[in-house]
Amino acid sequence: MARLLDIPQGGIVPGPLTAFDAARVRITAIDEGEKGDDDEGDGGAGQIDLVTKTRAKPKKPSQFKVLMLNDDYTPMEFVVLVLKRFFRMDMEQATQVMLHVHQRGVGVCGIYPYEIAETKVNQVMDFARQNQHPLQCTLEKA
Ligand code: TYC
Repeated sequence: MARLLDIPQGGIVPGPLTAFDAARVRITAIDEGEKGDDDEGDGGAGQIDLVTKTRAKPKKPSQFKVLMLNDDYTPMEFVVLVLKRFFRMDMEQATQVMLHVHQRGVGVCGIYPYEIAETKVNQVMDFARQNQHPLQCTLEKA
């Protein structure tokens, strides 16, 4: 196990390493499920082991729906423009989705990994604000 540095569960190193510490750090990735002694027996002359875990089966990043909400004031043409610009829809698809939101109250613009979905929401909200429309867009786990 890790020697010299006491690394709490969760692997957060307490405080910054000094330049002297950093020169001695060896990072060892152990496979999840690997048991027993991970000490490589290097003689221990001032060696600091940082032990990290790797997943045997990396998880797929979870997906998020970007939802568009209806309101009474944003012009239909503006919503269509947003769907074309930020969600790469053509005129026909953008019009369909806009009408769906207009009639049902909410609709899906697309499904993306979290960071992309969050960026799209921010882009739509910024663009709506710049144009003084109350259009709202949000995220939901897919
Ligand atoms: N309901 C709006 C109107 O009648 C149009 C609209 C559609 C607004 C979809 C927002 O997400 C929206 N002008």
